[in-house]
Amino acid sequence: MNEFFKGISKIKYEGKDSDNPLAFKYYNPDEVVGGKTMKEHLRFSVAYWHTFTGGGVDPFGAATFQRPWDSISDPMDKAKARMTAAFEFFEKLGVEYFCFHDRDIAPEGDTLAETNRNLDEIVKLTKELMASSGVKLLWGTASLFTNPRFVHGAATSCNADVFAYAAAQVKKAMEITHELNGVGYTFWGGREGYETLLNTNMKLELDNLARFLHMAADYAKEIGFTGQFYIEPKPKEPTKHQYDFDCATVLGFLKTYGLDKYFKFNIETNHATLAGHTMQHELHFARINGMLASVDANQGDMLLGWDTDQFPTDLYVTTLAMYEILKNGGLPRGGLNFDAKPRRASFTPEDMFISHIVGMDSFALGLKIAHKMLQDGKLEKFVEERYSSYTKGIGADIVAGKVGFKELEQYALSNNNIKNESGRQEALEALVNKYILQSI
Ligand code: XUL
Ligand code: CO
Repeated sequence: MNEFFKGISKIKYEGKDSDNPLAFKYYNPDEVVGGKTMKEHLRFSVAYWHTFTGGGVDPFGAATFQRPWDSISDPMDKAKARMTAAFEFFEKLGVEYFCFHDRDIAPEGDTLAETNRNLDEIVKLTKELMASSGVKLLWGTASLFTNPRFVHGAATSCNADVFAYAAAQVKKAMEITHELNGVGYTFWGGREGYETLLNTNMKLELDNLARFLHMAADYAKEIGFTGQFYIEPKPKEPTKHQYDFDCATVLGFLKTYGLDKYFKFNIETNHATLAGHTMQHELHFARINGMLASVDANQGDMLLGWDTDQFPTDLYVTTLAMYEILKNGGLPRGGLNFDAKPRRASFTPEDMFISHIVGMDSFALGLKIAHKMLQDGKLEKFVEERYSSYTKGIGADIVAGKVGFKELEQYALSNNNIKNESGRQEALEALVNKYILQSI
């Protein structure tokens, strides 16, 4: 078979002292951490759109990425070569999963029917490649934001014909995800938001979004798709205001419309920071509400206000992300999908590997550190003690619902000696630094 990534062989674990950019320093798939292998914990996935379809365009310049399938001009031949190359990449990297949008993998035709035929042809090839390689689909989704018809949104478009087209597209994307046995299906509200309220009926748009998601849940039942439905929050970009702003906003929306039983979250680092949150905040909020299912692993740039989708290298972030994920009992209905791209100037095929390797190493190390933090238990113990006033006396009565304002007033009137303890933030930060430094 034609080899696309010549000169790059299977990426091996060489340990932390290795200088080989094409080797893992920390990700050792079979190494056991807390009773599970790293591979089982981390469930890495490659994002098809960034790694195979995206070319490195930005608003000021054309594609820069050099890819082995670039010279093929026929769109379907190119799509097939790209998919074949993708599986060579997955196998050489040793990732278990991948994710795609419908339009990443197959070109659009002149009509929806022709587009669907193109998709079917590529799905057939994908299925064969999955069977021969053992690589699995983490999730599928539909691109409801690239084509100009979605200029006003998809499920929240002012144009009912566009709503119908989007429904047809999601129906098909769910069918192929089901056919490829996807662990889940993602709803990211690409243009589901607004630019100005001056032309927007927000109430109808939100009601329609809920109608659309109910239709999706009904259709999943109809075709027997039991994979996890994820919503991926993002506060802005491409629209000024995206309705799926952050986890708290989306949970409120889902509960308002009776949708919360069908969905969990796919949380992306760069979306969390655009919403003004840390990644740990979003994961923590989702976890305590039983809604944490999957992660789009990347990072933004502190100085830029848009979604740069960089590969995750910040150990502080990966450690605290893995801390939340471990406390969640892992991501059994999801995985760690690298929704990330090498920088536009990192344009060689080698950079495709190197960028994933550093992301995988950063999460592997984060896993080891977080496991140590939990085993040691100092952080958890500190938090437990900080709230210990609620386990006895008046605090226990508050929690048990035994007292109201009158009883609490009685208590406060006779309690003239309130004493607070230090929050010890800096001491805890020093502790986290110690866990990180000792593990490197
Ligand atoms: C966009 C984004 C998407 C979703 C899938 O910011 O993250 O790629 O992950 O549609
Ligand atoms: Co994403």
